[in-house]
Amino acid sequence: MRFPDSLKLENLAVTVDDDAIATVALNRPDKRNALDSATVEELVSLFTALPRAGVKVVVLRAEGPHFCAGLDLVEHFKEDREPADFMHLCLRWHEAFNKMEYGGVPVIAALRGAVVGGGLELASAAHIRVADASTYFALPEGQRGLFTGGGATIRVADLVGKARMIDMMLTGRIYKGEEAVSVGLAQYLVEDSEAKAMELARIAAGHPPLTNFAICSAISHMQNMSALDAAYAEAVVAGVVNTQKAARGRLEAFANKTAARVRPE
Ligand code: 1HE
Repeated sequence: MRFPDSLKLENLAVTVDDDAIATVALNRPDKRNALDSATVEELVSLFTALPRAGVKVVVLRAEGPHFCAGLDLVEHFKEDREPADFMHLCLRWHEAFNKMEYGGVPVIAALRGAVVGGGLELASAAHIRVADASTYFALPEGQRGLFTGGGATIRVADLVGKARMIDMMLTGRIYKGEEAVSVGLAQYLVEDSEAKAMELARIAAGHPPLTNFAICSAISHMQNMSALDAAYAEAVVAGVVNTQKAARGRLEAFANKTAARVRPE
């Protein structure tokens, strides 16, 4: 496992275990992990490096009781930014989150407490979201006199649909618990979101990396294509992935009846 020497992290903490599962922690709990511009740059650098560092799966977690309070409002207030400056900052958010979503390495978010505003934008760039009883989701941009800038209009709208997203922004509606799962904000609701995220990460880490690469990049890309182009791209990706050497042993095991069957229990 090798990260570039230039990778310097202060607001993120990374550890990688023996199974090549990286745990990335948002590490500004005193500020409820609000995303200042420095943290966004660290996310860009880290998620640029991760796919080539040999990491198999990422668990994204947070220090402190809240996953992420969104845009650093204090920094934003103090900087009193010009429109073009904030536009460029948002483009860096997109750079970071696109690297997460399209990078080909599964990212599993272990959530707790507030997942709000830009924090929800960050969580929605992960491939799987695991919530616990304390987790709640909101888009408080409206009450701050702001608008989303980190991809919520794409990813949150994808998860919950346009009408629910507009409701969240207009009324400050908060989703948690089973309701959050039922509207698509989280896929799992468990007692310990970090333990569950790690359990899921170990399952995914057992797949050939090229298979996970396809799952965690091709599907997102194909959502952006016409159905005709997506079907073509799917065939090309399957041509590469479904003939990989790493799959031979698994196919052989199925053929000789030693592989596990897909059964509900
Ligand atoms: C912050 C931030 C922040 C906390 N920016 N500093 N996001 C929001 O509107 C959510 C704003 N935050 C909150 O509603 C609350 O802080 C929480 C519910 C998340 C947590 O409450 P609590 O009582 O645990 O903490 P706190 O006392 O409010 O804050 C503790 C510290 O964190 C305090 O700093 P301190 O130096 O005074 O101790 C807060 O200032 C700091 N803090 N949240 C900066 N967001 C690309 S566009 C995206 C647009 C958006 O994301 S808008 C949504 C912004």
